[in-house]
Parts: sequence; structure tokens; C-alpha cells
Amino acid sequence: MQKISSDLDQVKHEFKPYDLKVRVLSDNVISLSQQLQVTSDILEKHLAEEAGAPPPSRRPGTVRDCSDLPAGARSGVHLLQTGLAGPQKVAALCDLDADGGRWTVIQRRDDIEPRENFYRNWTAYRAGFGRLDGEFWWGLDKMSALTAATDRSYELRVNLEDFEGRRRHALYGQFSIAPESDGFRLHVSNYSGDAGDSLSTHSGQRFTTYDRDHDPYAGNCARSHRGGWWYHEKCLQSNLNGVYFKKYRADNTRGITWTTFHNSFYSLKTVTMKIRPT
Ligand SMILES: [Ca+2]
Repeated sequence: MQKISSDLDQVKHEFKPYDLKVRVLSDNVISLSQQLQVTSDILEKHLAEEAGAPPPSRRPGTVRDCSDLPAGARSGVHLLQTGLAGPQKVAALCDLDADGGRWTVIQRRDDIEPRENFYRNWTAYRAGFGRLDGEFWWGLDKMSALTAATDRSYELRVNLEDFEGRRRHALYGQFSIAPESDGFRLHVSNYSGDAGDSLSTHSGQRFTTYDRDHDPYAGNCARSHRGGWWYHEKCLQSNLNGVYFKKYRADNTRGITWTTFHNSFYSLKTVTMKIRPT
């Protein structure tokens, strides 16, 4: 009996290194199995996309725009999956309180220092510029990614304020921006509000910057009015990306204008452009 016990100890001793190896091998198998699962998930995602399933940005539960945020979310900066190429989420200013909430803010002008420069080139207007807690242009690429999608329609609300504290708004029941291949063409219709309609005459135009003239005017309206906009054959009826003037300017029409509210020499104090699904 003692011999058997001794032999057993001997066997245990001899097998000890193998025991360790078995455990290491076992861990390796678990690790490989996990990697395989990740690879399998990626493959499944690609196959689903090829089979016509919606991309991640269109799946239920995805926060494409501010209207998708869960109940209880607060106004401010949130991360969105707009459907732009690439896995990165993009920051956006969400207005979840005013005018019924659910708004994604796409542009803002205000009497804020330091002043943002809106006389920018095509690349800047495409990607966006400025600060979400100050003056900014969100970016034509993101506006187009949201509004050119065929499974959602958007409305646009433009809020305006002058230096005498008068507030007006313009609501467009339909708003979309075409992809860059079509010059980020504007489509806007179905106006209501009390600011007057200074944007419908721009509908159908492509976007123009000082380095990319898409407007039907003989010259470049972005250059002559120092902004970036969907300028038309007479340049403009509105120019919300114009130069920020603190007061009424009688000497030029390069300001932030909405001519059915004030004439083209009056530059407005505050502007907000925001969109939400209808
Ligand atoms: Ca032109």
C-alpha cells in the first residue's frame, strides 16, 4: 500500500509540468475562441450589409440625429451616427427644449467673442467649423448624410433675432441637402412662420464658396457677399453665413440677412438653423 502511494506521488510529480502546460493550452483555446467570435461578428456584419441589410446608422436604437436620444436626455452636445462613412461618431448640438425639442442644430450666429470667421472655403463648409458652444457651421457632409437618406424626411426651423430684440422664425416642412457630387444642392419647401420666406428662392441651388462657384450669377456671390450659401441668379434673398456686423450697415450688403424680415443692409443679431425628422 505504501508502495502504491509512493508510486502515485511519483506519477503526480512527473505529470506536474504537463498539468501546467494543459492549463496554458486551455487558456489559449479560450482566447482563440474569443478571437474567432469577433472575426465571425465582423464577417456577419459585412455579409448582412452586402445582402442589403441596413448599415449600423439605420438600425433601430442608433442615434442618427438628436431626435433619437432617449427620453430624459438634456440639451447640449451629443454624439451621433449620422451615416457618414467611417466608424467615428460626430458631435452635434441638440436642442431638446425649445420649439418642441428633438432638434439637431446645424448653424448658429450670435454676439459671441471671439467671433467666428464665416468667409471660408469649400473644404471648411463641407466639414464644418466653429465651436458648438459658440458660433458654428455643422458641415454640409453631415447635413447631407442625414437629410439625403431616403428613409427619413426633415424639416428646418430658422430662428432670427434683430438688435431691437424682435424675434421671428421661418419653418420649412421639407428640407434636404444633396450629396457633394451634386454640389450639396438645397431643397426646401412648405414655408410657414412670421419671418417671411427668404429661402425658397434659393431652393434648387448648389452651395457656393469663394473657391467653388456654383451659383448662376455672372460673378461669385460668396466673394461679393463674404459668405457661403446656396446663392441664386441674383445672389441672395437671405445670407445667414454673412459677416457679423454689430449694427445696421448702410454701406454694404455683406451682413447676416433675411430680407423678408429686414432689408439687405440690416445684419441680424442672432440666428439658429435646426432640423428634425417629420
Ligand atoms: Ca457664379
